[in-house]
Amino acid sequence: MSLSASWVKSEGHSTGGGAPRPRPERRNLGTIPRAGGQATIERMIAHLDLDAFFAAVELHRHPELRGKPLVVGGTPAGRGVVSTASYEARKYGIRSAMSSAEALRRCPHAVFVRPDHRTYREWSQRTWDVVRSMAPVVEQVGIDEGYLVLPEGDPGEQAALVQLAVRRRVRLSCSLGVASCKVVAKVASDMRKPGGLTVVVRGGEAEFLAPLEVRRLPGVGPKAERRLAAAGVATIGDLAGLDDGRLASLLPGRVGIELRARALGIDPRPVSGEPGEAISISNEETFEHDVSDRAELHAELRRMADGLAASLRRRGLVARTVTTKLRYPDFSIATRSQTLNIGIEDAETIGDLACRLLDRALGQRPDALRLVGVGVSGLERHKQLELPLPPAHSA
Ligand code: TTP
Ligand code: MG
Ligand code: MG
Repeated sequence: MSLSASWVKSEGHSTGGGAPRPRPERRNLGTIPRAGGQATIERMIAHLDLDAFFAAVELHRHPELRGKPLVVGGTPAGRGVVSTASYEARKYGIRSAMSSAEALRRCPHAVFVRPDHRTYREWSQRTWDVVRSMAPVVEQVGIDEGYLVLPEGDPGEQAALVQLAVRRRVRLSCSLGVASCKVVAKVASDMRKPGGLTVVVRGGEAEFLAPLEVRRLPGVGPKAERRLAAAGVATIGDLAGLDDGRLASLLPGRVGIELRARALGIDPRPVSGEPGEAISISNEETFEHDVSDRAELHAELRRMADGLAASLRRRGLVARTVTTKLRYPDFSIATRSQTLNIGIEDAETIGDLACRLLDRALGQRPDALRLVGVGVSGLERHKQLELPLPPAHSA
């Protein structure tokens, strides 16, 4: 296994393969709690993201497609969008969220496969089980990505071991970024995809980020990027160097202050093993054709409610709020929510509420729908986990 090939090489950024670096301070290791607690900031962390995730899973099911440009998404004949594309397909400019019709135009010999979310959830779970078996604290933040506190030892080597374990035990390729904080680890994991490993040494954070385009900084959306570009702020380093006055005029309030700190590689968010980090979970589906049949809409909502309930149970969470989302053919969106006094996790209750909310919205505007979705929020740990311990000698 060659580590150095995919590491940031220049001095000051990398643990590199060269001269041994002073070993990090280890005295605080005793304070690293087990999964479920919060990590101290002394340990280096990693951000892990699977490479072309949905496409990689599909290639396991259809090995004959290996080497071909593969698009996972809706059909190009309809109004489908691209969920993801294999790296072969990306050579043609195909990207997530592009319309499938456009993807077909860019690569007429691309193979299209419809997404199968249930299977991807299974592969995701297998991946994160492996990561959890190797790292003291793991915070999964999406189906194919998350943060981990690296085990004791050289951070780059430990990250490489995790990468190897995912490749061997799950047979998926992933990329990792190793750094002292989340924002830098996240940017670093994206540097050498696919199969990359990028280590940013403590103290080298700002220098590592500085030359990168400002849109690569998590938290900078298209709107902020446009404002910054118009003011000549092109790189993360430019953002880091803004004085208070210019910052306040470009990105007012806390958002600006936080983004500038991140641009400097300062990010105090801990890696938290608590599953309660997610603030909502949702699921939605764009139909091939607009749907007005109420039974069909209800069936779709109940199918999504099943998925949400499974997801809640897996994370040991309950939800207090259910939201139904509707998109009309003119692209306008309506949402209806209901908040309960108690947390729920069962598919039937979530489904019932979702359908009732849909009916309420359709009562006000009874048109066909282009999309429906269900979300749950107000997430809490399952209440049994929060009860105080019973007295040792209860009668
Ligand atoms: P990503 O990690 O953003 O993308 P990826 O894993 O396909 O590719 P990369 O190697 O660049 O990480 O998203 C993970 C999965 O989430 C992706 O495989 C499909 C799904 N997804 C969508 O369905 N729609 C989207 O717009 C995006 C960005 C992802
Ligand atoms: Mg990915
Ligand atoms: Mg991802």
